[in-house]
Amino acid sequence: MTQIRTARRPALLASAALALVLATTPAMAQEKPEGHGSDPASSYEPSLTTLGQIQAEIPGRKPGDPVMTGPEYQKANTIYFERCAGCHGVLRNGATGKALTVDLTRDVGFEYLRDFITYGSPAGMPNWGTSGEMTEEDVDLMARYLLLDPAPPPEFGMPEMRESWKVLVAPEDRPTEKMNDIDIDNLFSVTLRDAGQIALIDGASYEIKSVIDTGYAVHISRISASGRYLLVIGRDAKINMIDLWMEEPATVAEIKVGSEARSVETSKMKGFEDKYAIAGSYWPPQYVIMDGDTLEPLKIKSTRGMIYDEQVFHPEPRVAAIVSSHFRPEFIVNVKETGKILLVDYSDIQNLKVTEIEAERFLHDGGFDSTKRYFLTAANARGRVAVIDTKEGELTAILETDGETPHPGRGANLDHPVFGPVWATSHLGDDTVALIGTDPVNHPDQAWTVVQQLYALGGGSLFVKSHPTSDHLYVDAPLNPDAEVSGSVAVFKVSELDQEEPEYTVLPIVEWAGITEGQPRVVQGEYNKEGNEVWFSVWNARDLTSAIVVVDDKTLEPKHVIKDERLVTPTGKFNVYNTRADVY
Ligand code: DHE
Repeated sequence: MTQIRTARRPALLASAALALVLATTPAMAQEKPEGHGSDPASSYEPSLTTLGQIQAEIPGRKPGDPVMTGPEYQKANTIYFERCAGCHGVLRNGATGKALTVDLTRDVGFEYLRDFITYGSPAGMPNWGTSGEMTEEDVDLMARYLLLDPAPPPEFGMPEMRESWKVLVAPEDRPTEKMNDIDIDNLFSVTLRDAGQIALIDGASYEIKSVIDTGYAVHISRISASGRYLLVIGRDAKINMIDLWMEEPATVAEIKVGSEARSVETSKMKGFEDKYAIAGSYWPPQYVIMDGDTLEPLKIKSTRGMIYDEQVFHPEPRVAAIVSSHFRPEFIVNVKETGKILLVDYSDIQNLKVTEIEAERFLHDGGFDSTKRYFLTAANARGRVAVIDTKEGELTAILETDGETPHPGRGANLDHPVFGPVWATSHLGDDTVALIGTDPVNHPDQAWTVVQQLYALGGGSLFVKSHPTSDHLYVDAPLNPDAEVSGSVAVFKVSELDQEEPEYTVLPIVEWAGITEGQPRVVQGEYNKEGNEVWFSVWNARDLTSAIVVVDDKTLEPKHVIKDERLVTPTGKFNVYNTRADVY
């Protein structure tokens, strides 16, 4: 049964004066507590599972080094990458968490480190020991490990990429026209996270057309401008390029671009459709431009460099979201730790021009406004959104979202009854949804300010979703600790957002899926091409039943439940048309 609920606090209609727009002024960062405690926001830190598997040698020993065997060091290294590196950095130089280089760790000593790991800190360090997440022996091991130099994982340059690169079906051997009867534009590419696969599901019949092996824990899918090629990237930085024209869609090229990655995109500018692909990695810190037909690596660029404001060198700035401009032949690349947004001009990659925009640190994900001219992206650990004008190639604004840890995904575009076009983001750390004005022409006073704050189900939200033809805004909360909350979705009616206290409807998605085992989390709404259905993943443990629930966008009733034993840990879903045309 759906329930109607009133937002528990009055929605705030913010005036221009109330919303703080820092325009191009980067200073005044309000430091959030570092870290990752036990709240949803902090449990959402990268777990570098691939790097943790790389064999590590104990770096050159010095007098006074703690005694540790090779296997112990390897074990500690794996724990470090899986649990600590997301915040403290691969090289232990610090990211959202503190630096843990030996000059610092030896200064505080073994006992201090052991207690810190055991009990955590109010600033956000989890209590790994007392929570039972690490045994006493593991804590002891980790405290000793931190007194030794870190073992830097290997670089991944052109020789390694070329070695991993395979063209399975050469372009000349591929079909010259579509050979299947799939309605490609309404196909969904669904991440089967723990299976290392994606499922291609037909948007009309809900039939699983194929399941394709990919890299480890695929993160996102993106579609080439023509709609023919689907590119997926695993956390292990493996890209599969799938030809959707083949009788049975299959991988036609693959490559590994590093050891840890999250983003892939293709060139969309007129005249460059399907010409290039780009992928960014967490390790090594770099991005690579590839041939759009074969994934041949053409140009690798490191992102190591100065942090935008402090002008201090950062050795491992990770590449987060990448989008493709619709106005210029440019990729827009978020570099997390240096806080820079790069506009990478692909019109002449031999003489590559990169515009470096100072934005804010810890850039993560983002998407376009409804005109596709402005790219809004969250610097999530700083509670801010940076706005880039992709037509002029410059920073338009940086604003506070007034919530804790914004996490928009690609965000959602709504036509607000009072403020016109707005873009929405929810938050990991609280229940707020910020609506940001995006119309500098007709609503100049509200542009790039938070015009309204909504209150949804609770903290732990990852994604919001709407569609140009829909009157609904969906807000998930998969990381909320409460099973009822993480198993539901809140829906606001866009045309009623002018009310003093906008109500939202709660959709009990897990209940609709009929799954009673485990604690499945409902994550990431995605519309079909027409915009009359929205699909939610019911993401359960690997050995338990998961599902996709299809909701009728008009009635907010369940329309279909996709259950299939091949549907293992479904998370992200990418409708071909909406993804390639940036409709959200
Ligand atoms: Fe994601 C997008 C990074 C955990 C599902 N995720 C992104 C993007 C980045 C990112 C940089 C933007 C890519 C782009 O647009 O080019 N994600 C990370 C992490 O570093 C983090 C926090 C931890 C990690 O170890 O990877 C992380 N992400 C998760 C999950 O646990 C999720 C919920 C489930 C999963 O499949 O792993 C998850 N991330 C997603 C999804 C998107 C995404 C579904 C794309 C959303 C969209 O609508 O575009």
